[in-house]
Amino acid sequence: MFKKILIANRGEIALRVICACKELGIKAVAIYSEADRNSLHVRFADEAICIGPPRLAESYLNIPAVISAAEIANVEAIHPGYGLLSENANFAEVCRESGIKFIGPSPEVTRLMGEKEKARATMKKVGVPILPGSDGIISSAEEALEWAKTIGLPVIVKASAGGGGRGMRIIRSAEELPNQFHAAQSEAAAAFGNGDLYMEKFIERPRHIEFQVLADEHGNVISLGERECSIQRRHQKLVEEAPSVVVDQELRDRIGGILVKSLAEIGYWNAGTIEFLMDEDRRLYFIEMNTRIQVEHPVTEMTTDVDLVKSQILIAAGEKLHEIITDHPVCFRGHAIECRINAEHPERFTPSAGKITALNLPGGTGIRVDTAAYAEGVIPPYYDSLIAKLCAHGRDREEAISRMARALDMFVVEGIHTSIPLHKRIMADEDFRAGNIDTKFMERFLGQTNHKEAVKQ
Ligand code: MV4
Repeated sequence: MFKKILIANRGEIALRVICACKELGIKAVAIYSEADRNSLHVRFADEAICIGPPRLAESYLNIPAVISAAEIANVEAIHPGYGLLSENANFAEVCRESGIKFIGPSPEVTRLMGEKEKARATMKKVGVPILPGSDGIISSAEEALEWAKTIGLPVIVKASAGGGGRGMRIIRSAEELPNQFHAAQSEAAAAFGNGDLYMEKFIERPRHIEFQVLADEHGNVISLGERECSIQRRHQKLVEEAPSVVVDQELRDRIGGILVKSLAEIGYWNAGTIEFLMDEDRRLYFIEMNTRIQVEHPVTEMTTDVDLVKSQILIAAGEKLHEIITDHPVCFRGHAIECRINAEHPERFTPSAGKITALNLPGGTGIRVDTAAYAEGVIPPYYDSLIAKLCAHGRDREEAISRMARALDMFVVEGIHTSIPLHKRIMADEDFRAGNIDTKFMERFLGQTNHKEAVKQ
């Protein structure tokens, strides 16, 4: 087992990794930017090293600075958290060359899954269902038209180097195809330095459903079921839950079974998330794989009693899954929901940095709060706006929602704006409560409110 690891992240996830280290008896080394001097991840780590000025490129994304800190502190491994360097194959390679274990899959697999078209082709090869689409990269608008005819309109072109919604164009007619194709190509080239595009059948109102897996370095893989993540705005998730109301045990077992087999074949290890779109006939199609721990991992932890971050560390230390997770098969218990509490204006969605003047974190039965926020603490303007993850667990979805609603009422943040009022309204929404959700939910939800506001005025 490792004696000491470095956490190459900040905020709530850095603190979450510190929790895992403390429970495993591992010394935790924090790194921080000048803006994070007074952060809780610095306070609760065993050691902390300042790696540079506030700007990401000069601190948390500065690979030489991170590696230098790891060498100075003499750590055996680095946990990257999510975002930042977590899916950077070059960083994973530099770690390997420096003799430091990267807590994640191999650089080769990280690179493969970062190229979305290759990920799609690989998943197809190993038997994971994918959408009808192009075979490989499309090099011209003429070729795109041929594929669109084969697949049938509407289609969507996506940047292979993209993901998370950037560099995509929906195409509804042959007339608009050349323009849309070239627009996507230049956008991808400008954003990612790579204009490669591929095409898929476009699903109008998909649900976003993702499967959590754990895989060790010995070829063992388990599926920990799905999360429903359809409640999002501009590709930022707002509410996630486990299980999904539209996935039954038969579908969960079937997809889980496919993933266990296929990820072993790929040579995957670490925690991993396989993202699917679900169509109106409740069929699931692979779209992307994330090779990191995800923001929304707590809902899976609450429904399975598996500690995903501890598991990541134990896997990286070479342990076998059956030594880490002793109950077979893993039991699913109740229902869990997460609200992402952002430091932003609840209607305008503009960032809200500044000092938290008063704070009350809710607790009580079934509530978990992952946060690095504290009273009198400052939310710097340089980083993402997530300040807390409020999670509620209950015997069923109704109980989880009622616990979430009362916890939101007891969650007080003063001095900055937060999304708490927005989450209260989502929890009270009829469609949400009925489980009528898809990736267009927030558009409808916010459209309704704006309409009501307009009527009021
Ligand atoms: C799609 C799609 C419909 N059909 N692909 C957006 C982010 C990226 N991860 C994939 N995305 C989508 N891909 C096909 N073939 C609709 C979306 C999409 C979406 C997906 C997941 C969650 C929210 C979304 C919001 C808008 C569009």
